Amino acid sequence: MRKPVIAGNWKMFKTVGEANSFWEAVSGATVDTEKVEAVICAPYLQLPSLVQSASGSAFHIGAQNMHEEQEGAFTGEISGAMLKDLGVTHVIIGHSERRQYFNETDDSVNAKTKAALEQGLTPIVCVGESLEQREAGDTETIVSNQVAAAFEGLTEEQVEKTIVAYEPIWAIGTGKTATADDANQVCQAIRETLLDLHGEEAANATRILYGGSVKPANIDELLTKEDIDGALVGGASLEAESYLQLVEAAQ
Ligand code: G2H
Repeated sequence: MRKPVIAGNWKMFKTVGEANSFWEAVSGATVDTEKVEAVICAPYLQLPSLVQSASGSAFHIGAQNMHEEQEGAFTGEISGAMLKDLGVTHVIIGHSERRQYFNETDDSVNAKTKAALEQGLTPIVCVGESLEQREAGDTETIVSNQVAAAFEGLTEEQVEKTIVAYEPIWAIGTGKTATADDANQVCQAIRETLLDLHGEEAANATRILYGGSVKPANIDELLTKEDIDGALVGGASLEAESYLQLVEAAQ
């Protein structure tokens, strides 16, 4: 049984004060940690207070990026070691916005994934095709290649600890969602890639999320699909009420 994950991705939204207000609104919620892994991936500046507030609660706090080196002369960067030391548990790696605006490549995604795992962080590795690639019929090839590259050199045990998020670029923040069947078909192709490259046990254990305009109105159908194990959620994770509705739907 794969435990579903609902991971909020706040992107570059919320001040520390706004993050604290969000926390006050969610902290009293009943979350069954046996049934769902609830994660909030916040901007770096909000992490210290969120980690402190969420300590001992049902919620995990994640980052949205990290550098692959433990330390060094990399001005403006944050390492996985620093995140781990703070009490952060998850980290998004290779989100399409980072690939598009910050020159992240399959190689950097692979290096960051390995570094995150070495620190004991849970990587949430993002993959997904553009509209052009989808229209050309290349979706499964593109996504499978991204998964193969991101997971290259990982042990079976490391693969099982890694979460994949399938996010079609054309569905991100646009209000357009892939149909649940389309999303499941790509998630199934991802699992087949993991099966071919890392074996049955790893493929069966790895959580694969869907991301792209997920909201309370479409989560139920997505979660009925066999290969979809939860969601990476942007816009709908910014309001405590809708974030909690998504967590509730998964438990
Ligand atoms: C995709 C998603 C979160 P949204 O980027 O990673 O954002 O739910 O706003 O489409």
